[in-house]
Amino acid sequence: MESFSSGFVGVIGQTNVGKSTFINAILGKKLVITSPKPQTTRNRIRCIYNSKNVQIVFVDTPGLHRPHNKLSRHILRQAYRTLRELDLILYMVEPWSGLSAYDTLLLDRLTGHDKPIILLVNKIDRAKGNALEETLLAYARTDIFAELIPISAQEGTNLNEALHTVIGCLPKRMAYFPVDMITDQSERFLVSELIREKIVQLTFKELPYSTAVRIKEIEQQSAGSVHIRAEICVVRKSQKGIIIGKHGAMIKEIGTRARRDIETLLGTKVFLDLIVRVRKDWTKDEHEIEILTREEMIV
Ligand SMILES: Nc1nc2c(ncn2[C@@H]2O[C@H](COP(=O)(O)OP(=O)(O)OP(=O)(O)O)[C@@H](O)[C@H]2O)c(=O)[nH]1
Ligand SMILES: [Mg+2]
Repeated sequence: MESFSSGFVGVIGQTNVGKSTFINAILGKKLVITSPKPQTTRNRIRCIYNSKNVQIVFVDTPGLHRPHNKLSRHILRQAYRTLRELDLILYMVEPWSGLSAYDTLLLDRLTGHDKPIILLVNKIDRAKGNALEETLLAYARTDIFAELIPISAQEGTNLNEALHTVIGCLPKRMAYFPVDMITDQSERFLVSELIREKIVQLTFKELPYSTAVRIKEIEQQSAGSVHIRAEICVVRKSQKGIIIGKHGAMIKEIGTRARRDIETLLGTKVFLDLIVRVRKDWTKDEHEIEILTREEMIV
C-alpha cells in the first residue's frame, strides 16, 4: 500500500485575520462562515481535506482576543480546548500587524504545547510597502516557526504551497475519519451558521454579538425540496425590530441570502422560515450560552 499521511491541523490566530476564509479556500467549498467583523467563528469546527494519499483535518477555531464578557470568554475556551488534539499549528497573522505584545503572549502559550508551528501571513494582497517583509522578519526572529508562508486566502495566492508544506509535516498514518467525510458538524449546525453569517454581515454594533440561531426543524418534502424552520435569538426587543426591519425588509434579505447558500450546501431547493425571538440577556448566562452556541457533532 502507498504510504498515507493524516493529521489534525489547527488554524489559530487573532480574530478576523482570515482563518475561516483560508479553510474554505483550501477545501474549495464554503463550510465555515466568514465576515469582516471580529469574533465571527464561535466554535471549534473540523473541516476535512481528503485526497488519494492524505487526509488533513483542519480545525477552524474562534479568533483569539482579550475576553470582555461571558460570551467572549466562552468563545475563547472553545479555541484553547482544541490544542491537545493537534499534530500541527498554523498560526495566522496579517502583514501589517508586526509582532504585537498580544501575539507574543499567545505564541508563548502555543509553544508550551510542543507542536510544530507554521506561520501563515495572510492578506498579502493588501500589504503595502515593505510591511510584509518586516512582518516576516519579526516572526522569523522568534525562531519558533518551522516555516513562514505569505498567502492570500481570498485571492488563492500560495495556497498550494501552504498545502504541500502542511502535508510534509503530517505523520504517516491511516485516515481518522471516513474519506468521504468533509466535516464533523451536523447539517443542522452548518445551516444555522449560514443564517447567522448573514446577520453578522448585515447588522452592526452589538447585534452580531447578541445573535444566535437555532434550527427548529428540517423537513424533507416529497418534491425533493427541504423545509427549514429556524429561530433567530436576540437579547432585546429593540434588536428584534432591527432584525425584522422596515416592512420586514431586513429579515427578507437575511432569508434570501441564507437560502441561496443553504441550497448550494445541501444541493436541493430550500424553503426557509425565519422567526425572531427575544431571549433576554442570553449572552450573560453560562447555561444559555452553552445551549445557544453548541456545535452539533456527528461523530
Ligand atoms: N484582502 C483580503 N481579505 C481577506 C483575506 N482573507 C480573508 N479576508 C477577509 O478578512 C475578513 C475576516 O475573515 P474571516 O475568515 O472571517 O476571519 P477569521 O480569522 O475566521 O475571523 P474570526 O472567526 O472572527 O476569528 C473577511 O472580511 C474576509 O473576506 C485575504 O487574503 N485578503
Ligand atoms: Mg472564523
